Amino acid sequence: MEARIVGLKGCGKSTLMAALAGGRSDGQVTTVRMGDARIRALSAVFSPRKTTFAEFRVREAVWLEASSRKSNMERYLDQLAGSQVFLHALRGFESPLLVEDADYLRDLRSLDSEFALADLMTVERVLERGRKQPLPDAGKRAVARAMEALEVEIPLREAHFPEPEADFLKAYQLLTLAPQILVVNLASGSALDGEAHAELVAAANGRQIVAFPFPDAAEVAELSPDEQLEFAEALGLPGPAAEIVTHAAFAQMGLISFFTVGEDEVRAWPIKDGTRARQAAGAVHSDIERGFIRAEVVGYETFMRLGSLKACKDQGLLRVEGKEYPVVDGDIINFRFNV
Ligand SMILES: Nc1nc2c(ncn2[C@@H]2O[C@H](COP(=O)(O)OP(=O)(O)OP(=O)(O)O)[C@@H](O)[C@H]2O)c(=O)[nH]1
Ligand SMILES: [Mg+2]
Repeated sequence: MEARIVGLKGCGKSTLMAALAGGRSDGQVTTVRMGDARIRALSAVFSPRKTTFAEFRVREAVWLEASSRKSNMERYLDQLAGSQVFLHALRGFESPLLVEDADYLRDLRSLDSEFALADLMTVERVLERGRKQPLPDAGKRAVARAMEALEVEIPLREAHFPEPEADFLKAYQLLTLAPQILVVNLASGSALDGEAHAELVAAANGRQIVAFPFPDAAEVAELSPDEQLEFAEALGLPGPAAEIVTHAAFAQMGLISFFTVGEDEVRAWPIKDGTRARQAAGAVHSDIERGFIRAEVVGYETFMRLGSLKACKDQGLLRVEGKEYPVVDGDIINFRFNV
């Protein structure tokens, strides 16, 4: 999975990267562990040889100089195609390096417009090509619907394409189709107060919002995991950045986690919400999906209340589920399979 940090010049993208990566940022790419208190707690129960968190690759989309053929903005947008999720950084602090005052609503509208415009141009190119080589019916419908939305700057993720249209559009890597969360770089000591928050929620139009001062979060990220929780709280942060940003991104992408546990490994597996047990097994290994017999399932909360799988089983709380069972966030699953 790859997330892109996007945002106007100087809004704090690199600082957000540091806040997500701690000292582990490798230039413009880093792998961010999805901090999950449940995994830490399960690991404490099983003391496994290995504990594996869900992970994200995060990359900062950097501003490039304009070229003779392309503007600064065009070159910026060119590098964004194919991103699975955007972390849209917004500047909430007054910067001595920038002329414009801090106004994240203005900045949000500005980059939103650019995304919509870039997609409109892409869709127009598809339409143009369709004049020479006719599009399939689903393609025609998709293009018409996309144009209608983009002309009034409605992002395509709000246009709710039915399956065949959505499939057709996939190939074009449209920017407003990708899920996006808003990450506000608050001025130190400030908060998103009532009115500003309400306005931002309205402009976010369904996008998750997280807000904290990036430099503070970057400092916290340098500490050990235990210290991070404590210092985040002391600084008034909603939590370590890696935790809150990845949670919001997961939710926005419609992802949930199930867990596998044991002495060997405690591990989180991200899957799309609504995934059935058999398909979920495929996240672990294709053999387990193919040879799926049943899933033994207990919810995280129930497990923690009883303290062991044996206790869950003895009390009849380790459920047996078939291949069509829709996995729920926090399920602890043991797959029975046959190869
Ligand atoms: N006062 C203050 N300065 C900040 C804050 N966040 C970032 N800065 C500073 O603002 C400048 C730009 O921050 P970066 O994180 O490099 O921003 P960026 O979006 O990566 O910038 P570009 O890559 O140039 O577009 C740096 O000098 C930071 O130290 C903040 O919350 N408060
Ligand atoms: Mg930068």
